[in-house]
Amino acid sequence: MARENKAGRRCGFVAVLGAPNAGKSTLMNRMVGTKVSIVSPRVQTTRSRITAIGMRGKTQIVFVDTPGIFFGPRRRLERAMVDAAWRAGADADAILLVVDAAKRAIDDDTRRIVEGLKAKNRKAVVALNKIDLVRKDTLLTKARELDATGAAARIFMVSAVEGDGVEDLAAYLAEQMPEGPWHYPEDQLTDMSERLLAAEITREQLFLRLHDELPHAVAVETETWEEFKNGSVRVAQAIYVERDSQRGIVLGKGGSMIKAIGEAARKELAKILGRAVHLSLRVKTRADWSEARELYKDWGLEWNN
Ligand SMILES: Nc1nc2c(ncn2[C@@H]2O[C@H](COP(=O)(O)OP(=O)(O)OP(=O)(O)O)[C@@H](O)[C@H]2O)c(=O)[nH]1
Ligand SMILES: [Mg+2]
Repeated sequence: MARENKAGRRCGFVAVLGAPNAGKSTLMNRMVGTKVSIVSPRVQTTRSRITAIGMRGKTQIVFVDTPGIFFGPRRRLERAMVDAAWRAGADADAILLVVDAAKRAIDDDTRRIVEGLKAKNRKAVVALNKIDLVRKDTLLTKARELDATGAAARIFMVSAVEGDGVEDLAAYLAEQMPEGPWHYPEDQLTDMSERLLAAEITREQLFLRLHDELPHAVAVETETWEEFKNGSVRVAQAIYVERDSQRGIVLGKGGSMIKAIGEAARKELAKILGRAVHLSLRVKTRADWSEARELYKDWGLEWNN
């Protein structure tokens, strides 16, 4: 019986690529039905490869969300991020290219990603995203333009936020997956460690609340993770800033900012883990966190790039 059920299974990797802020993480979360990858209105929210596992009938799709690809990355971290995105694309069974349809025209980063794919002889399934913000005629113009590049296997018009078109896209991606056994148990959501997931949730709060003051100057590391008999977990995290002056921004007046960040992150983490969470945060100045090899290892990024 069990053997019979396994017949006809498919499993594969879909790399979600695109320019920064195109809506990659929102779209991936929507396709798996849970928030796995953090989202913010700012560019460079996603910093590493984030997997999320989606089931469609007998098909398991392992989505790999990636940092936005942009051209001319300078800092080591930015280079590692862009590099991680291209690698994910190279390893995937299908590439989902997410394009922000709300931009006036197809943006330069997207154009260059398309050129990069063509140079590698890869076609992408294209999701023209944020259609809730755009008029239909301008959408068609963009779709035609993308089609003309020859790099699009199919073009779907979707709204990751409202859900329009997303199921058709997911069904099509499922059909593209190779036959074979599933890589993960059916109910598994991600292969990310809980420590990294917890760090990402805190970073999301930092991004949402402090991005204007601290663009990209922060990182979060989960330092300890203790589980108790009653099912609760105590998590201690360090928030790294690059300069002493930035500590005060994260702490806020009388510690009000860090308190709000901690409370929001704790609630979200408790919801995802389905258990009580104690979260303690410490802000540390670490001028060179973006050069620290061990952090890149935690994030699954290449330090040498
Ligand atoms: N209106 C609208 N907004 C969207 C849609 N999809 C994503 N967004 C918004 O676009 C912003 C960026 O979304 P993300 O999912 O973080 O984008 P991303 O491509 O993962 O960004 P990076 O990780 O920084 O490269 C957020 O404010 C989202 O809410 C959509 O379909 N419609
Ligand atoms: Mg993202």
